[in-house]
Amino acid sequence: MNNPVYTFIHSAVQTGRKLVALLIDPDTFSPETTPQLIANSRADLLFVGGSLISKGDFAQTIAAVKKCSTLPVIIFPGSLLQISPKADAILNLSLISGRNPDFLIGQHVIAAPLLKASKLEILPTGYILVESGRQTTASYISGTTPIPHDKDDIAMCTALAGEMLGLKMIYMDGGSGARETISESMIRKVKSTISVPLIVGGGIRDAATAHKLCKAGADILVVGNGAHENFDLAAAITTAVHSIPTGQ
Ligand code: 1GP
Repeated sequence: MNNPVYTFIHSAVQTGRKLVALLIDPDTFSPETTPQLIANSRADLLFVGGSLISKGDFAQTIAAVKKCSTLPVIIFPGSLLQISPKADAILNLSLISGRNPDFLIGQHVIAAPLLKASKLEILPTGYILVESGRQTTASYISGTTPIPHDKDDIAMCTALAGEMLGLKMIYMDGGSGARETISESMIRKVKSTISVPLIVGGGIRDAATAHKLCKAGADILVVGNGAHENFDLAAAITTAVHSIPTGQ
């Protein structure tokens, strides 16, 4: 199988099985506690990356995460410095909600030969930042304006344009530590328009919200800060997400 990670995600989406991705930030990775968080979370996927890494070591984090878990490890890169052949796959993110050419195609040109040499599975993904109550690191670092929180139509057309450009997944993100999650109505509108898997993240801090966002149409929920602050939260979210009957 050439694309095992995408095949896994795609077949889950086809059967309506919702997935949880635990986001591990190299800045907060701890060899003492993160392995326990991963095990407790019962997540389906591990995302590793960050908009800005100030003290963590990216390559060491990937290696440590691979050592303690058999889950697929997917790079969620904040920049092209975040490439490691030890991961299983990488989200090749094009920031389609923004109008910064560097994050639409510029970084990708520089990264292309490195990615080819890495033999990582490439997951071409349309990345959409949505306004979430305060400016996030992702919007500041990328120098882009997120889509307004209540502009469901803009999100829908942006996601559709991404799919029409051949992107294999859409990731709608309120950004790390978002004050409010992406709305159910926006998720519903996007999901009813696209056919590729829909990833949703940013500010998910309780199981009931996770359940609602998946029922609205999110296929994969990304949980970062909340899980790291409260180790039981990731497990509660996974239980809520996995309790959704397939086909919904
Ligand atoms: C950020 O979607 C991720 O890019 C996760 O956000 O840390 O707020 O869960 P949180």
